[in-house]
Amino acid sequence: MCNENNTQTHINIHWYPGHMTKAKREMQEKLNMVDMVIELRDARIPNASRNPMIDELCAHKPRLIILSKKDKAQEEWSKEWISRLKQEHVQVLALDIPKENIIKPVVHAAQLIMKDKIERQKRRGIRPRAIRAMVVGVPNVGKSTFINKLMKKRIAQTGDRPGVTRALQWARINDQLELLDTPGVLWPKFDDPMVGMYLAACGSIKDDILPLEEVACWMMMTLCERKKEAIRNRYHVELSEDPYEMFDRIAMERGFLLHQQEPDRKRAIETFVKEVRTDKLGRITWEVPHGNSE
Ligand SMILES: Nc1nc2c(ncn2[C@@H]2O[C@H](COP(=O)(O)OP(=O)(O)OP(=O)(O)O)[C@@H](O)[C@H]2O)c(=O)[nH]1
Ligand SMILES: [Mg+2]
Repeated sequence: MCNENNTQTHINIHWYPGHMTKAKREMQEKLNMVDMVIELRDARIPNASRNPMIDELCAHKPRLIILSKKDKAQEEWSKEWISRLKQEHVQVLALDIPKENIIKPVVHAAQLIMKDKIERQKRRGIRPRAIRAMVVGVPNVGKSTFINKLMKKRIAQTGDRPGVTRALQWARINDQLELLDTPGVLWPKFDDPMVGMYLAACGSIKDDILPLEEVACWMMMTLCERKKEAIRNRYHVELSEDPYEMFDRIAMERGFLLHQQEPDRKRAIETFVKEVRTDKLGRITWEVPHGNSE
């Protein structure tokens, strides 16, 4: 439940599904077979979708960061995030995976990262083999979509919900690149409770283990602050500081009514979350870089 003055802005989720332990172990086992790691992060939450467990596991591997779903994030914030990552000397590409032609930039970036090793092999007269990369990231960030796009066919199952991929799978893209798809993994405890909220807003945590109402309240408060016009245009309601009031107004406006004409708040909440996630209120970068505000 949101508290009375609507200041609660975090959730605490303590859980760790068993299949993620298995996925982590399998990733660990396969790491010595790959030259590098391609880590996908969600462009709407570039820091919150950075998995500390992956950081630890892959610390010794060269890494390419892909900010996926750039079409869902606000361009100005993506620019800022990219420049911050580049300042840390991280190789980064922001992509709209389904729509963009991604093969050239991805192969190029991977080759750049592996340049020294490839040069060394050439000097020793070894014909370089394809670069092998493990594709990792939180659930629902677009790993399998990324691989299918590079393969130009659907070899991996995808879906707009977390936990679609359950097993590791190799994909040979071309003579230069081979990729290993992995199941999305989270980590056992979020040190910063806002991280859970961000991941929930972007659909990286299963809705049925979430306090969805709390997440929706936070999303509504954030959008009422940052996207006033979008809210007004979509729902044709006056804004209120109380998110519950907002959901009730939306329910009335949409005709979501219970018996005796009461607003069906639950239906309004579910509709709202779905509409935000499918960009009906426009692009939103939930996590703005520290030191910035809109
Ligand atoms: N708009 C947009 N949608 C994307 C992008 N990349 C992936 N998606 C969508 O995100 C959803 C999740 O994609 P998947 O490829 O299944 O994600 P995953 O990381 O493999 O997920 P798990 O296997 O559950 O860990 C799908 O509905 C994709 O169509 C992108 O760049 N832009
Ligand atoms: Mg997948």
